[in-house]
Amino acid sequence: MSGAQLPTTGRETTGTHNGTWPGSAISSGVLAPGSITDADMVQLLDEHGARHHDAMFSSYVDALDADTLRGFYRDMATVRRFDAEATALQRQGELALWVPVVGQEAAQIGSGRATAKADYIFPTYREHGVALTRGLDLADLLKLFRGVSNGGWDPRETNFHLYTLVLAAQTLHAVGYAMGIQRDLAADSATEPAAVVAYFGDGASSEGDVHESMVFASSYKAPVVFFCQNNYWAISVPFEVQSKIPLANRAAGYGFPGIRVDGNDVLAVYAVTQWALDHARSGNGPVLIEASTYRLGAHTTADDPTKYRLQAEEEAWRGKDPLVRFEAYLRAEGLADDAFFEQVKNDGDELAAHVRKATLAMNSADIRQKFATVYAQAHPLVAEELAWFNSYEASFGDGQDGETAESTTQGGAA
Ligand SMILES: Cc1ncc(C[n+]2csc(CCOP(=O)(O)OP(=O)(O)O)c2C)c(N)n1
Ligand SMILES: [Mg+2]
Repeated sequence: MSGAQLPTTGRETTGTHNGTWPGSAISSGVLAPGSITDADMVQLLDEHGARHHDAMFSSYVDALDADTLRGFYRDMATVRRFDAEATALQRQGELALWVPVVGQEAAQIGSGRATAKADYIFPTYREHGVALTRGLDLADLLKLFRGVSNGGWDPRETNFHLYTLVLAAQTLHAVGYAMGIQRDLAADSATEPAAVVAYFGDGASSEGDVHESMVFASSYKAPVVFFCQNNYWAISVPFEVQSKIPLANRAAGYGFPGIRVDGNDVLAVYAVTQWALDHARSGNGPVLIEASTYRLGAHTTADDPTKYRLQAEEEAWRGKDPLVRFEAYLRAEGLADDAFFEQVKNDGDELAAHVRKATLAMNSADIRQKFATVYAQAHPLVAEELAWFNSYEASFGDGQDGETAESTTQGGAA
């Protein structure tokens, strides 16, 4: 089945990727709600690990060598192990909060691995798998969740932007960045063409920011791939409340291609993201990818999903686990054996030990520094609040902290 709606791209071959616009007219000038249905989904590897052919997208993975394919599994297993360690650290009081990613590994590793070094990524707060593909030290992700940093890494080193907790805000930043790339290219043709990936969730898709960013991206043909992980829940709000039809249909309203992909199939996600990035880098404008996946765990460690969804639904999605199907595929093709999976497990444990050690070694946040960065210059209200904070802290003990504070900032820039 095809989940793609593609205005003329020059890449359509056969099957249903024929460049048709969505919906058939139901009366003069009125379109039916959307041509991409739930059944329409690009899938190259089904839940049993069997390969399927797709006229447009198979070629993107047919050429991959065994090492690369094993690497997809390794990445997915690594981020799952990391996620379990971070969840444990939160439960042990070492992190204020954690945002589990379990279940969404294929959507993240497939898309992240499709990006090139020069591309730039704008994540939400859950893109731990994408962070891995960009080469971050995963321990750095935990600084924010331990409250010792507002960010945790230098985005310029990996072209992986800081996490954004304000839903959908990063989609606007992403389009602005993509328009900047266009201008750099126009100013200097030697600049390497690059694209931007804007990640967001099904809940965030209802934010006005997404609408505005898609209008701008379309109008200016910005090189941006909107990558929506539809995990069917926005905390306790089910997807049906966000949209009556698959989100990929929305792209047609803005005039750019929309693709619905099996987000638990790492091969299909890799293929469609490669296509979309090529499309964007070649000056053809944006693409919307809707990756159908599922959040198997809680929204965050502060959430209890048993309060709002049925166990039967979770069980059904466990049967579509991205790691299980990819392991079945690698074994059936003779691409990986027991020794490989054992090694991946051991490496994962080693990473988890590194992350734990690094977390415990992270210094406490310098709270006074917060007062210093509210405004560029000294401000009476900030100074007043700092004075209150100093006396509050001093009330606990020997007053040493308070004395130190007075000699530091008075609410202006350091
Ligand atoms: C502008 C804004 N409104 C509300 C919230 C509170 N909030 C945090 S996560 C979330 C749900 C997001 O769901 P979705 O976009 O589907 O992403 P997911 O968490 O499922 O990955 C909400 C409402 C917020 N962070 N920002
Ligand atoms: Mg969601």
